Amino acid sequence: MGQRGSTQPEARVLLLGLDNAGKSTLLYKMKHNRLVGTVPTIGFNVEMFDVKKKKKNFALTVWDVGGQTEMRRHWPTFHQDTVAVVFVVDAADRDRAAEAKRELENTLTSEQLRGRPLAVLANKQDVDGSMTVTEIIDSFHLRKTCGDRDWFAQPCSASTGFGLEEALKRIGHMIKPPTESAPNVKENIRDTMNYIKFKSVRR
Ligand code: G3D
Ligand code: MG
Repeated sequence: MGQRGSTQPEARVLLLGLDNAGKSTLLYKMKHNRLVGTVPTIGFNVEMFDVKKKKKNFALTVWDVGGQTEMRRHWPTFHQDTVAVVFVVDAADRDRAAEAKRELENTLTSEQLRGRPLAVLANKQDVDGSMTVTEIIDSFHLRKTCGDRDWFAQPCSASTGFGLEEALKRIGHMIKPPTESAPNVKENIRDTMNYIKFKSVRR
C-alpha cells in the first residue's frame, strides 16, 4: 500500500465469503491486475483504492479478513465501520452453495451491518458449468434476503479479471462517501491492526 492518499478519509468495504471462494485472488487482481499465488488467509489482507465521488476524494479500503474461526470473533468490530459488504461466491462449487447462502444470511443479520449495501460476486465464471449470476440470485433468494438494502450481483473471474473493474465501479456508486471528520485511512488501518493483534494475543 502506498503513502499516496493516506490522509484521505476511509470508507471501509468488507470482503467476505467461504474459504476458497477467491477473495484474496480477487483483491490482488483488482488492485495490481496480476495473479499471485494465495495461501489461506491468516490475519487479513487490505488494499486501498482512490475514489472520487460528488467532488470528494476518499480511500476505499477493501478488507479480506480471512475465514478462520478465530477471526470471526472480531467481525463485529469490523462491521461497525463498514460502508458496504462484498460477498464472494465460488460459482464453480455447487456442493458448497447452501453453505455459502447460510454464511451470507448470517452476515446480514449483523446489527452493525443493517442497511449496508451489498455486492454479491459470482466468481470463477471462467470454469465451465459454474452457476450463473441468475442462478445464484434465485437459489440464494437474494431479492428476499437483501430486503431494502441496495445490492447487486455480478459475474466475475478473479483469475482472468473479467467483471472486476465493473464491480469496483458499481461498489463506488453504491456507497456514501465518508464525512470529512471520518478517521483517515492510515490511522484507521493501523489502529485496527493493533486492535486485532492485541485481541489475538490475549485470546
Ligand atoms: P479465498 O481467499 O477466498 O480463500 P483464494 O480464496 O483467493 O485463496 O482462492 C482459492 C483458490 O481458487 C485458488 O486456487 C485460486 O487460484 C482459485 N481461484 C480464485 N479465483 C478464481 C477464478 O476466478 N477462477 C478460477 N478458475 N480459480 C480461481 P489454488 O489452486 O491456488 O488453491
Ligand atoms: Mg484468502
